[in-house]
Amino acid sequence: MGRVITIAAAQLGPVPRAEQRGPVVARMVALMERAARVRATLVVFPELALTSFFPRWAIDDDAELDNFFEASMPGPETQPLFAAARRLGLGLCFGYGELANRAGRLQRFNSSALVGHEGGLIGHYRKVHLPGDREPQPGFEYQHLEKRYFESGDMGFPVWRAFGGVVGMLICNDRRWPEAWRVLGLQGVELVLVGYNTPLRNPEAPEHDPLVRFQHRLVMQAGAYQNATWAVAVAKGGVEEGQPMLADTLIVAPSGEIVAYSKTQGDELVVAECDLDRTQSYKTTIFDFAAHRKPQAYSRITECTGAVPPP
Ligand code: ING
Repeated sequence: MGRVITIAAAQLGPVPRAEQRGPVVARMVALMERAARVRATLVVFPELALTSFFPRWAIDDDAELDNFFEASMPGPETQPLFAAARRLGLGLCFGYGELANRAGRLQRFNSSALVGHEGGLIGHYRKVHLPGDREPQPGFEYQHLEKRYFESGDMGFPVWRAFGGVVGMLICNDRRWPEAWRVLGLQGVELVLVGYNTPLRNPEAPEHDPLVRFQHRLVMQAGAYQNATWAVAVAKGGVEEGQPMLADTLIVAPSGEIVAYSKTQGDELVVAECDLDRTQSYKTTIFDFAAHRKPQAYSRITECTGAVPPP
């Protein structure tokens, strides 16, 4: 018997713009209680789980913008999540807007928290890859202003020993960048937790829209397989403030196989038993980095030398 843990990916349906934290936290605690009933080890929630995906709007009022952020973690409104983790003996991961103060300078990050069974904060991660724009785009039905509202994460891609294995976190757009996965992989990660809010329509490239679900699965399956790790992708799905968002919450094995996925667009628990030892048969063979990787070859990026000479 390996190191089997039961993971509950807690997909959330839409969160209205004006929704207060209380009702959302109540939805999250209800999903945690359902997870406890199936003896889950860990519950994973989406990116920016506590609020609507506010980067879709141009928000000029700082007071309104700060309403979407948490000044401390835990804070008074998120403490019930930590208390539920302790009461239910559940690990917990969720995304939130982080308000940080470094030497008197206010900083805003798109972050995710990792909480242990005893209800204490194990650590947090700050999203590095911020898609979209800094300035509102004329004519777009919805904006994507993460570069306007957040700073890029300054913590790298940390991992922690937790829940019997090595755990790391990515947030949404991070999952599209193989380097992010590989930094976790080089640290021996066995479980990558990824919350996301992915619009089904990308006004910058509408020709990509039919492939949103395919590309989401592509990057999750490739990231898991190429780094010999389990991966959990958790959506904020459904039509949120009129914007259709991808659901398709997934649990992916180190083989790259999808072992569980959501069937609805709303609040849904997607559960799988995950044997962390299944990572070993890949880490000790095809993805034995010490035996097979060639870092010295990766830094040579030669300029294209122009037209190929005629034969
Ligand atoms: N959302 C989207 C994501 O990377 C996006 C943004 C969608 C970028 C489609 C490019 C194409 O899944 C977030 N929040 O990063």
